[in-house]
Formats: sequence, C-alpha cells, structure tokens
Amino acid sequence: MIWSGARRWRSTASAKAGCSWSPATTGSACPNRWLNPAGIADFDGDGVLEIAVVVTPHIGGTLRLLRPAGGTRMTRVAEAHGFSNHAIGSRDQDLSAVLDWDGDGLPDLALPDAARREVVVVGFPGGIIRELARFPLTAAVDGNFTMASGRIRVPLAGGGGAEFGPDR
Ligand SMILES: [Ca+2]
Ligand SMILES: [Ca+2]
Repeated sequence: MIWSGARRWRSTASAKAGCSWSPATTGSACPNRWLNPAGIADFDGDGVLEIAVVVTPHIGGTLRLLRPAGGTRMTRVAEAHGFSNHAIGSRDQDLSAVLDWDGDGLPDLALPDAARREVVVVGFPGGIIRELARFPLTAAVDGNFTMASGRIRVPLAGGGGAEFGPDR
C-alpha cells in the first residue's frame, strides 16, 4: 500500500524520542517542532508500513523515516538533513511524491531540498536513506507535487513547472 500526503497524520509533535506523536492535534509534548508528512509506504520492504516525515521543514528540515510502534509511539528508522516539504504561509502541504524510482520494487520518495531549489529522490533499502537522483530547478518549488503517467510534476515559482521521471 502506498500513498502520500496523508494529512490525518499532521502533528505539531516531534517524533523524536521522548516526544509524543499526536496526529491531528495542536497539543504537543515538544512545542515548535512541527513536522509535515511526506509519504506512507513499506519503504524497506519488510512488510510493515513506515511514515516519512520532514521535521521542522522551515528551519533546516530533517527527513525522518518512522515506524509505528504501537499506540501513539513511533520508532525512528533513519534520518537525513537538508529537506523541506512546506513553505511558510503556503496552503500546499504535498510537496512530495512516492514512486519506485529505481525499479527495485521498493517505494522511493521525491521531495525538495532545504532551499526547495532541487528535487531529491531517495530510497530506503535496508532502512538506510540513500539518494537516488537530484534535479536542480530553475526556480523554487511553489506547490504540490502531482503524478501523471509515472512522472512527477512540480510547480515552480513564476508560473513554470518541471517534470521528472525514472529513465527506464
Ligand atoms: Ca517497512
Ligand atoms: Ca525503489
């Protein structure tokens, strides 16, 4: 099962150890640690769904792969710095896409870098974040990613757009 941008997982809580995970609430054990979900899939192929989120996407966001550990608890599987999937003041929160970029049968994740001037595609084989591709953009990402015919469409500031797809 793969889907992205699952808004019901929105939370103001950090998923780091010691902080509670509180979907769809504004209360948090760790204030000012907002995170934005990027995708939900069995990213490492172990039969269990993981949740990819970007923690603090406005201030040097960290991509974090989390696995439900019962109740409201989450286990951190992996993380990498340098990502952002939300711009301050924007209503668009789906700046990411889940697809099997490298054709290995495992879902991969495309999302902007911290400056939202590049699209980065990462995979999670073995629970380790691995960069698969990186595409510089002519302008900043300015809206939700969409998928069409297996390719990612990215709106850019100024009204343009970019499109990416795996070369297979
Ligand atoms: Ca899994
Ligand atoms: Ca893959």
